Amino acid sequence: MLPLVLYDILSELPGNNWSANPAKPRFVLSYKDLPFVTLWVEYSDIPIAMKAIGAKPNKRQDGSDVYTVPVLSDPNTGALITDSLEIASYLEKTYPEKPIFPNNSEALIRAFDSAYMSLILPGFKPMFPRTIEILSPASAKFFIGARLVDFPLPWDVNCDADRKLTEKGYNTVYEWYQKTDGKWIMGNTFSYADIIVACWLLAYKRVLKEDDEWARISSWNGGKWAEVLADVERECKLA
Ligand SMILES: N[C@@H](CCC(=O)N[C@@H](CS)C(=O)NCC(=O)O)C(=O)O
Repeated sequence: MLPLVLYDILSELPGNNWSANPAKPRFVLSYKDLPFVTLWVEYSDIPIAMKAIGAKPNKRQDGSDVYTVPVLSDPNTGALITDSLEIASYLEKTYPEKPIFPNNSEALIRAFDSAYMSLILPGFKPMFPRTIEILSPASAKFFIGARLVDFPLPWDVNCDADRKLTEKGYNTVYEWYQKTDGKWIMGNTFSYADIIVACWLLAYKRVLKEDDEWARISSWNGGKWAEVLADVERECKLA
């Protein structure tokens, strides 16, 4: 079997692996024991690089086109897929062993993805000044322009109101986990829902200051979030 190719975003962090959306297919590929290589793309080069390989654009909230990463190329089938959720769906259909949508749960997990994002998106702004710090100057400039469309200034790492929004979101996710009998969203059954939760936690851990902002987030709900991230990384053989 030829290795699949995952397009992810370059940074100045050692080892990269910081961006939540490309992290999701990386976790799936590793969970399913599929061979893959990663091609690291400068944030500012995403449109030109994705257009050059023939990837489909994604849609902005206003319906306009935007080229995004992750993109997955599968030389075994010729598939070229844009968007983390569509990549997960493709991998599940093409490589069904070790399911990530067990018990026919893809529709519900798609709804879970939207619900989770609507809880955590409102508190995103403190991530942006830290993201700029780990990008090259050209990519930082591009990132600022792209994010300003949906998140007007000010962006403040220490904004209490934004932190409270994130904490409130995770309190709800914590309640969801309390309703299951087992450590995963689907009880004792691991699924893509847990990968979605973990990949945003990974982004906080990698992008925010580990001994400061991440220490605060990971202490919420009795240390639940550091635990979920570690459990999912272990399950996907990434720890
Ligand atoms: N829904 C998409 C979102 C992907 C996305 O927004 N990717 C960001 C990086 S994490 C991107 O490529 N942004 C390009 C831009 O904003 O111009 C997915 O899950 O793949």
